[in-house]
Amino acid sequence: MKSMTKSPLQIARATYQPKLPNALKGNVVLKEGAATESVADQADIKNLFPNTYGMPLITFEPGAATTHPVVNVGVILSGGQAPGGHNVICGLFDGLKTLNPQNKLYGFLGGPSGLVDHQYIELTKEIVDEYRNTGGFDIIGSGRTKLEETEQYEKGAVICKELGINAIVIIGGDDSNTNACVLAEYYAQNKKGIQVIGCPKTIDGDLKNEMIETSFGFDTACKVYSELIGNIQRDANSAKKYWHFIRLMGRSASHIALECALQSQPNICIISEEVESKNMTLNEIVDDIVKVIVNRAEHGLNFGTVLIPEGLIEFIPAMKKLISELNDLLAHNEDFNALETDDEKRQYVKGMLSHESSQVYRDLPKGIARQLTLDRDPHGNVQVSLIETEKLLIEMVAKRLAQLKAEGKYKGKFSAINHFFGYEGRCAIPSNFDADYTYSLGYTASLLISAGRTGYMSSVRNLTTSATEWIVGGVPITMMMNMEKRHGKMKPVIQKALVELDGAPFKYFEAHRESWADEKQSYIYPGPIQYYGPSEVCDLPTKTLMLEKE
Ligand code: FBP
Repeated sequence: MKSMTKSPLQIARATYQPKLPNALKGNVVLKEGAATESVADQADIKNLFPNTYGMPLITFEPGAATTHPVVNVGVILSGGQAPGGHNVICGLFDGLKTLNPQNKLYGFLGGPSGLVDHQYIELTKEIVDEYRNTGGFDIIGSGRTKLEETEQYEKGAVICKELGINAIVIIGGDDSNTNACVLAEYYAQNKKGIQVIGCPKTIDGDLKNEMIETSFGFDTACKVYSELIGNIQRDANSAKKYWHFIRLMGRSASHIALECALQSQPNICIISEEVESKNMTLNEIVDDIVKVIVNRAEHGLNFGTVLIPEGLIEFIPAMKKLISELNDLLAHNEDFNALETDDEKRQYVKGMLSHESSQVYRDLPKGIARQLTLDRDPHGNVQVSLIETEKLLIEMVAKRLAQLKAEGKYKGKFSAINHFFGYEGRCAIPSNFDADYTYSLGYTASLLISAGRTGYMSSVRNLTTSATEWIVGGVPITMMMNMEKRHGKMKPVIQKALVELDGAPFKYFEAHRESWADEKQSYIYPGPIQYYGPSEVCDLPTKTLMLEKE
């Protein structure tokens, strides 16, 4: 057999034509809606963004043909990978070439640093065609460099001038779109003639609001994890001997864990936002898990699944206080960085924390305490993907069960296996939903550029209807902002969307979780993402989105 360079699915997906909203099928006209306000701290945000605050919402609707002057555009992929990133670029490329075949698209390499360090390639049809409907960000690479210094903006302006670039598209999460907004304001204020447009990316699902119904990548990533959870549940139900503790990516928000729970119906799913609202301690979380395990054991069921959001630790109030103190303490702390051993670092930290946090820090297993002091990412976030909460919980649950056994209150067998699902889903071949959604996001970005807009995020709404009915347009990024403490200072940032405890997805989960915990068999096995076949198998959005829109 001849050696292959592509899988049959890769070959088939290369010819998939993303479904287009009616509004994008021909010429468009721009409609302006109402002026906007930021979600909070209006006076501060207005003051910081005098040129890009209060702009109107925009929609594009079918319209008459017009001519479009030539534009050159630079695109940046920022932050963690999310399925569909390549299709944003394909949609942007096709949109630009449809508007005017002379338009050019450049890709800055390795994330925002590509703009600053002048690393780029021109994206030609040949290159773009290779990446249609594929997962990953490898077409130009990604990075987490934070654009926050005037010097970086100026260096960016130099390369834009050299290449005749009129607009930059930043494909990123809340932090990267915050940067996009700051950059848009700076270029507008300094009359650089460079527009900046954002696109909502992140598997975490925490970049959403009234106008942005979901970030891209969430759909595919959750479907991949849910398939794996379903497979594990079938294994657990067959072997009947293991409890699986599964930590899921998603940073602070529990959207991924909740969506996976809705798709697979595990025995337990912890929602960080609920933990915080109930002011729960780590011991109380452990007690809740233990209760379910003991109850199932009484019915001869010594197996099950527990889903744990990766950001859980940050939502346990005492831990949150500790992490916040550590964030302030470790920001640019030369003394701490100069220490060599883990023990020295531990001693130093203990001495600097408040009495209460020092106590919490001291009681943590050494491994977890060390993980909490690891480098923050460039945006000042604790790297929760490196904190092994699932192991911590297994350890604590096992201890508690052993006590109960000694007291004669538990007769079962507890054997646990830990998992962490994150990177498995971030570069999967985008689902039909993500392939279609991202293509439209990119295409819409080209229209916003052609309309001369800056400081907008590309928006595609009405996502639970068929793609033809989707509404496309732009939302001013300042509308999503509020002031938050970062690196010890108040900064304007896009407000993160956490799981709403009075929202329909959580309410549905809450109403069903008891039966999922106790019943002999309530597992669902979602199976792998399907790309070809009946629409009700291949095109459905997430359960979160469907419940939110019901
Ligand atoms: P973004 O916010 O950049 O989209 O990050 C998504 C994410 O996958 C998080 O869920 C996770 O905590 C983090 O990236 C992991 O970061 P890294 O890729 O640097 O390991």
